Amino acid sequence: EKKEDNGRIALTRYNVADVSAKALDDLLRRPAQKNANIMNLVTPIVEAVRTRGDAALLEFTAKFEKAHLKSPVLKAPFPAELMALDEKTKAAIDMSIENVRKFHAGQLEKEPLVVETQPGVVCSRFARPIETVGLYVPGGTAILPSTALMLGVPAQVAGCKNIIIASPPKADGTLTPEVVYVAHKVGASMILLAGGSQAVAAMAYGTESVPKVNKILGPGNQFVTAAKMLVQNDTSALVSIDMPAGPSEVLVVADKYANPAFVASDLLSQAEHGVDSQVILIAVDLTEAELQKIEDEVHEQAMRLPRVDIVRGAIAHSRTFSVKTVEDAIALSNKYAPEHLILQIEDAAKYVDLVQHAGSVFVGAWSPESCGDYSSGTNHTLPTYGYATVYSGVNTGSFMKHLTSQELTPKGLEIIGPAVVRLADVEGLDAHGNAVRVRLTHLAKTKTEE
Ligand code: HSO
Ligand code: ZN
Repeated sequence: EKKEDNGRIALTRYNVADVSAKALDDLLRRPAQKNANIMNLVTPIVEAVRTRGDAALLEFTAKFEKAHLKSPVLKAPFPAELMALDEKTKAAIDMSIENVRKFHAGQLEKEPLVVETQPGVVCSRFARPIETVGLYVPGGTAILPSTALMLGVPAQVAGCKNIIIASPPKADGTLTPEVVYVAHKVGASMILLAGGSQAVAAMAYGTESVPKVNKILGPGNQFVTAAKMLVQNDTSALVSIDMPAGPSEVLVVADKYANPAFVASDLLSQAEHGVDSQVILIAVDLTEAELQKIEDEVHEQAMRLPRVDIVRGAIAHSRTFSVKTVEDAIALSNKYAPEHLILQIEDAAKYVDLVQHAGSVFVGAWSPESCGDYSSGTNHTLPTYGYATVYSGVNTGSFMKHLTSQELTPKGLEIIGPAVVRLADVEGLDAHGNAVRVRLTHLAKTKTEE
């Protein structure tokens, strides 16, 4: 372990060979979230919006955003002057939307799944869009039109009927024009000018001007996440959520072929998100001099960033692990289950098969995370905090649900009917058994009559 020099921006180093298994587990644990009081703060806000609707919503927006609005919503079609953009920005958004649309349209299941489990027993499964979805686009230290795009495009591709985008307004009551433009491009029917738990509550329960949604998706701070968990647990709200969201993360695996400037730039691109972000470097068989080069780059590039103070905060709880082989590195990464995994190693593509847990993988030197954050086509709403062990990132399926169906012929019923009757008997549910028995008796009778 190497101590941080004064003022130097550096990840703390560990050599995995020198660390006990228990210590390694501790080092891979995410920084604890201080959320003891969050639910106590969020519950009354959610309750107020649920019972008092627009009036409460407007009060909270005045209190937290300092914005005094006449109406909490902006309905489509959105006025052109609210989405006036220069041509370059517009073209960048258009290309990103096009790529995200292509990749997410590719995920649509065009045909239903049909399986004949026995002759005359046909089971099928098919998808339907979720009707009304609420997409949360955070405000805060950075404006994130890219998040509006990453949520809105798959919702549109899935065929959701009503798309509502919620985002906290600036004090003057406006939103950044990029967000309004994206809302327009993805066919959103409404923009909810609110943030935090009040926005989540308005979408979960509906208000005079906000329709109740069926699912709420999108990242947010601890208040947003807490409110999403709260409304999801309220059966009277009948609303689902995408996944719990935590601070952003990246894990970069670098070997001696990696360009130190590239590696540093990827670590910093994630570190600049927030002081609570975490970045991890796994160094594969690097010499002291090679590691030093990466560290110098981290410090030098960081010092030139406008958001250097945020980076400093993130780097303070970020780490470098030295290991011997790429296999060791990926095993360690699987333990951590990063939101983003970047492989800056020789023959990177060969190792993707070993990756078990990660939100999204960036393969090789020419695939920075930024491309996935904005423009390549994959989604940037990904599982954090180790949830990559169980959750997928947002995808077209996040905006749909599956129905199943079955159709039996008389022959099919004759084949599986006896099993149904037997199991109904075992469970003591005679009516279940009867539903088969009456039909089998009917079939037997028509047969003898023939
Ligand atoms: N890296 C973020 C997404 C994002 N980056 C938005 C830039 N804008 C998700 O972890
Ligand atoms: Zn990012």
